[in-house]
Parts: sequence; structure tokens; C-alpha cells
Amino acid sequence: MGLVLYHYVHCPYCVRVRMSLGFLNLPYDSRPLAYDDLKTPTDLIGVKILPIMSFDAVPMRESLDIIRRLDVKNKLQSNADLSKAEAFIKDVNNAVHSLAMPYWIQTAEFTPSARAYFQKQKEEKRGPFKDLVKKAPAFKEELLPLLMNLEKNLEPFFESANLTLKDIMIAAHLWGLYVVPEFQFPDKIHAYLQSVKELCQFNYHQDLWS
Ligand SMILES: N[C@@H](CCC(=O)N[C@@H](CS)C(=O)NCC(=O)O)C(=O)O
Repeated sequence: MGLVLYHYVHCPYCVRVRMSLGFLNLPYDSRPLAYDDLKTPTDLIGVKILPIMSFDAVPMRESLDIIRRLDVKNKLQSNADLSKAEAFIKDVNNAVHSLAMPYWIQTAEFTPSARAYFQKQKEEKRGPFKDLVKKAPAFKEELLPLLMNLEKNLEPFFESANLTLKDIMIAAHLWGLYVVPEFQFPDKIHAYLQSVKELCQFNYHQDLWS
């Protein structure tokens, strides 16, 4: 099957698809898009939202639907109840994004025009990035108990001896924090994220340096 993935490097929903492709060992054509490229996604699916996976030239959106379609042998248990992973993501989402956004735009993914576009869009919702950076200690404090609680559920994967889609969802959402200066994951969470990374053959920025 011809697989083409359109994605933003920083986007956790896109990262979960890339991690799943790596875990399932599926070759694909990787197309990282600039954040201010409105035309490519709109031409494909009528709206600007990524990830988009093209299956033999037929485009599909929604990360979990894409992953379920890829996981034909259910190696990721992608049809299981994902509500606990969803709940964790909902809890960490604001702090993760508020911490990471000001630094995501400094990475190689962003051209000057994409950076300006992203900042304008996101500041409308979250306020000036410079204020988010000032509030970083509060966001870190908000995350700590959530990460401590996650630690308790690692066996060594999320409530499981084996990696499942829940781990990919959780790891993809936390991954962006690695770009935040002076943010440190608790040791056990860092080890967990690294083992998910290894099993998924995942490399955050590889597409930009190839
Ligand atoms: N429910 C969607 C969510 C995808 C999503 O929110 N993507 C964001 C990027 S992280 C997006 O493309 N938003 C439109 C934009 O940023 O312009 C999925 O799971 O695929």
C-alpha cells in the first residue's frame, strides 16, 4: 500500500502516527508541512488539519482512525478502550502546550513565515508567548503530580507489560517537552519515553535533517 503522511513535526497527533508507523515497521513517504502551508491540507481534505495519511492516494484524517487502519493485526491493541490515555492527555495538554509552544517555533521545523503565523494563531488563544515563558514554573508544577501518577501506572508500559497504542498516545503528547530548556522529566518517565522511542524507531526531527 502506498502511504504518504502529511504532518507537522511538533504536532502530538502527528507524532503518534509516526510512532505507530515505526512500531509496525511500515515504510511511508514523510511530508513535513510548513505550518503556514494552508493549500496542501485544504486541497487534500478541505480543511487545514494534520495529520493526513494518503492511502493509495486516498486521503484520510484523524490520527486514531489512521492508526487503526494501519494496525491490521492489532499489534498495538488499537481497538482497546483508550479512555485512560485520553484522560491523561486532557490533563497534561494545557501545560505541555504552554511550555512547548514558545520553543517549538525556534526549531528547524519553522521557516520565518511559518513561525510568525504559528505565533499569531496561538497567541490569540493562549496570550503572548513571553508570558507563557514567564509562567513556566507554574506549568511545570501542574505537570509534576500528573507525571508522578503516570509513573505509578507503568508496568513498565501503561498498565501493561507490552507497548500498546496508549503508550504511543502518552509519549507523543509528552515528547514536545524535550525542546523546553531546563525541563527535566523524572528519571522513570524519561526511561519510559526512551523505550517507547526505541520500539517505535522514532526520531523527532529526522525528516528535517535527512
Ligand atoms: N483529532 C485530530 C486532532 C489533530 C490536530 O489537532 N492537529 C492540529 C495540529 S497539533 C492541527 O492541525 N490544527 C490546525 C492548525 O493548527 O492550523 C487528530 O487526532 O488527528
